[in-house]
Amino acid sequence: MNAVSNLRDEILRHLTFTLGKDRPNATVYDWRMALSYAVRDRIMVPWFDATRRTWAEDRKRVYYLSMEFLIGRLLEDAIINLGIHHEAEEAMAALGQDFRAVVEDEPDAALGNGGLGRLAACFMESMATLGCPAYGYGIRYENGLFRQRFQTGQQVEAPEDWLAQTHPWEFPRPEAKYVIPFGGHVETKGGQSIWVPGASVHAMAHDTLVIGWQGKWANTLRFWSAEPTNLFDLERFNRGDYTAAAEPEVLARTLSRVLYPDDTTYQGKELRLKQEFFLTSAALQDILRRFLQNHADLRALPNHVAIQMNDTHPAIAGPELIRLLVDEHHMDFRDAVNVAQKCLGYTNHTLLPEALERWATFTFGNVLPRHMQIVEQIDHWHLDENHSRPHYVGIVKHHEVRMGELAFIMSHKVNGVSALHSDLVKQNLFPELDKLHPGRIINQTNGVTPRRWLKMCNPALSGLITETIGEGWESHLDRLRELEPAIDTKPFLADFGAAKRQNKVALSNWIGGQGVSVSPDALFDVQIKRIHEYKRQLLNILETIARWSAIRDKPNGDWVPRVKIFGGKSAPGYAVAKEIIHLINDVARTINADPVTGDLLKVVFPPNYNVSMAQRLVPAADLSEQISTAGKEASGTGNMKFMMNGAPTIGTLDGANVEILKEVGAENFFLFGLTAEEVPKRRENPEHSANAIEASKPLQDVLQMIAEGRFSPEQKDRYHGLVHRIWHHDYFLVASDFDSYIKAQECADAAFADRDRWLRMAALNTARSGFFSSDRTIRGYMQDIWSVEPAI
Ligand code: 26V
Repeated sequence: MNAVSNLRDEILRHLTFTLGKDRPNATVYDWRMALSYAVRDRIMVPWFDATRRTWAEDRKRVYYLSMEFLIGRLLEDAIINLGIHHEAEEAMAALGQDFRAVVEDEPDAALGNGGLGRLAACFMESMATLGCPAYGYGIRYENGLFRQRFQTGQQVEAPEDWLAQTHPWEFPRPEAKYVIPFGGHVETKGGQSIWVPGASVHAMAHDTLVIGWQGKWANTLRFWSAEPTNLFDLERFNRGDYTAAAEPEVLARTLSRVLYPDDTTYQGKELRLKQEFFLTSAALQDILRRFLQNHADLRALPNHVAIQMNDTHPAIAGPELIRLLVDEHHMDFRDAVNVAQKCLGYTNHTLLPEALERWATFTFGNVLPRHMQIVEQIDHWHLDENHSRPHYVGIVKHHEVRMGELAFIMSHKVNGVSALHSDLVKQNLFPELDKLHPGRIINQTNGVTPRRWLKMCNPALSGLITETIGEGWESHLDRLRELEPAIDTKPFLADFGAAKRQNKVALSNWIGGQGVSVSPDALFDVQIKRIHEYKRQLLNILETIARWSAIRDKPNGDWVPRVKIFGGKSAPGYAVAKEIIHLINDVARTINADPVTGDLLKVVFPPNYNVSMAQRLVPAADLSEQISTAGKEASGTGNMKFMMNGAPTIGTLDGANVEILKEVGAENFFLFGLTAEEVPKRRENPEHSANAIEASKPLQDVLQMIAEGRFSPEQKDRYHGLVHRIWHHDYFLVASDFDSYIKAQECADAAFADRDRWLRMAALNTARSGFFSSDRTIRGYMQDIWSVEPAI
């Protein structure tokens, strides 16, 4: 029997026996589930094999602890990695189903906010591809990142319910369950500390499989959901205190209920601390149980276990591991610190002071009284060990526990996520600790998985790449360099242009469905990422207004048509970011209705940006907007996705842009703006923004138009506050970088107008993007941090 009919029969078998549906009554959902189960079946063998081999060979395992995994859809990813895309399409066609419609029926698993969560998902895929034995540990949030819609141009949030339907990629493991204690107090008996918790919940495992490229290896992503340890407190119930009796249940139900949607400002909320401990304690208990199944001496733990902390969110891992080793396994404190340090690594993802986690000792001590003691013990130990340590580098300071310092001190390696960021981590974030522990801070520049972000999202370009350089580039992305000789030939460039155009036509149709008509011949200029002041969507929309005004002044000029595409969510409580969203939508409404500018300029902002929307937008982009204030974007990973898909960057020297520029060459990158060194100097001049505005007629005009209510005729003073802030509190230097940005945009126009020149630039971006595969990043972690060998 051939591969297609084989798969078709398996789908039908699942439709009948797993879903209990008769063919004529099957909905898209039923077909998707049947296909998912048929595909999933094929992952079982590699998955069991990988697990068995890891046990048999007693391999060191990596444990990636993250509060966020932004994995998106899994069905097509599994199909691609199993190499059965063609069969799956054919089988669905044979069943009278539209493959794309079925694939797109899957809701995104949005268990993350943005870059940090998506990086964790790319890392899981690369670890599976490289045969790195690994487990991801996360929380099975019932509600992932909120859904966004626009009401009169303003963001409105609604709960997201990805689990409303059955999630076919997870296996509940009711046997893998741990008690997670909270609160209470600590007693001392015979020199031993005994934590007497005030409450507890169960953490129950749900396993999601992660299949690597070509199905050679599969790992497990283990998500914990909270369950009550006892349905209610009988003693309280019998006393008639019914609300109090239900407390344990309430705590359990809220713990894994919702992902915190604010990735910009740390709020010090007790529930968040509880979630972090919940994840970390469950993971560590699981890790120790697995280790003790075939080892006896916990001092050997670092030979078998590498634990990576994705930012400080799981930084309670240090004290918790020490607690488990000391209180439950009777290890000496110093030995325990030593073991923990050798196991742990910490990745920093942000320098923004407002995002650094610090817990009031009051909150920390209430939720985790035993850990409060251990943290103080670690602080003292670290002071004793390092007589040169100045007093002010402590973990506990001003009645706060500083999680960055804790994570640093408890880790053998600390890494930043781009070359520039890692330097800034050394210079600005941990200068004293860096001097005390030279060599501990290292760099691991981020990457993205080329399977999802090139092969899967861009079949047109992937096909051309395979035709040109043959198979295998997906797992050896440096091989994209082999495209370079072809780039100097006309037929290749024509094909490259045709692939891009095909993607742009598809996107134009989709945007048309959203109510805006755009021409696929225009330059598609895309900025997609969380809305944040430092990412400067404001700079982009100001340039859009300047452009609009310039076209209106000279409608018959030689303009390059543009479509400005925005996507992204604001944290629900971030008023300034929400105002920027409102402004973009107001500007879009005005410009899109203007017959004078017509197809020369359109602005679109489709609501509810997520991983799946990124997969649509990235392959169709001509220009990648990476315009953060220098020194603020730790790395960026969207920038890498655009580069792979042949979109040159317009950007500042920030994060991984610096390395993109180095790889692709300055002639293929639109650079502008102040550097990370110049930014703080510029701020020393208190008049910096007023000076910049006074020096720029276009900027004056733009601000004037906004202030006059050109884009908000129904409420003319809507943006008075916003304009005032640009004049007087322009911390992110929008005004100072404005003119330089305009010039770079003009360079992009000129380059785009010369079609051959543009195609060359675009193709060179793809050809030189190999460095940004997350396979390269993971190899770096394996060598420099984890000391783990690939199993395949
Ligand atoms: C921070 C916080 C603050 C406290 C409450 C909840 C919460 C949730 C997430 C975060 C993380 C913010 C850090 C982050 O996402 N950094 C991004 O990491 C990317 C991957 O390394 C990197 O490419 C981006 O430049 C960086 O902004």
